[in-house]
Amino acid sequence: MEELKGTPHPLTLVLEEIYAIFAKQGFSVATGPEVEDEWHNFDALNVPKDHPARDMQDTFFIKGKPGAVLRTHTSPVQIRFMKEHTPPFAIIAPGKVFRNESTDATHEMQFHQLEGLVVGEGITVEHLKGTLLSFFKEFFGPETEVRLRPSFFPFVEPGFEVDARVGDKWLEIGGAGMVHPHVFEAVEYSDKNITGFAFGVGVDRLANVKFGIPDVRFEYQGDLRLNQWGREQ
Ligand code: YSA
Repeated sequence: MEELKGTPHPLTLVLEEIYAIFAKQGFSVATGPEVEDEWHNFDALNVPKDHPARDMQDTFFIKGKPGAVLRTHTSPVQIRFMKEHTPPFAIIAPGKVFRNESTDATHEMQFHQLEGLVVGEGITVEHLKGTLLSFFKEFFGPETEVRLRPSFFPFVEPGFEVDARVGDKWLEIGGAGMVHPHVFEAVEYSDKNITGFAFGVGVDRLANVKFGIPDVRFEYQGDLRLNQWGREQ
């Protein structure tokens, strides 16, 4: 029988590379809990109780724990970090997130996101675009391009969809924007000279593109082909 060797999981390799790239740009790493409360996951992020965005992100509520949810994105880490720190700062927040949705090749119920948050005086969309562009060029190669398309997320204004062109394909990688004033109010930042940008990208999709893994569900099924895709044998 062919010998099967163990190797690090693609998500581990991709996250290590992401930390290294952002460390060079002066970002530090922040984390938050996977079981969140609705205030951090929704309210403080300017998502009102009856807003359709709460249905868009089909949420796992925790039985017997009113107000407790499995976080649907890494954006609540923005709130936790801002509550405890004074600008300026630049952080990334990687982590597992959960959505109660049907799965396919690009959707799993459990997946990973990478949040980014930069807050300080005079931060603009140009800084957002420059940060994303230099990250993707280093991650996918110098010929990579980044495109921001107008979009809506309640916690940013303006908001964008982030696409990266890898080879000849444009890939939808995540969302981004300028931190909404209501979010700064929720964390009690009152200095009007303070602005910030944020982004949230799907790490599993980055890993799949990098390693040529055809289906996001393979990341979590113990499939031994994960040892081979995209690796030198
Ligand atoms: C937007 C603006 C900000 O200022 C900060 C963050 C964000 C992103 C926002 N919190 C969010 O979650 N947007 S999203 O629902 O579009 O998901 C972001 C990315 O996660 C997607 O582009 C995709 O790459 C990935 N994703 C979403 N659902 C997924 C998934 N990956 C795997 N399986 C799923 N079910």
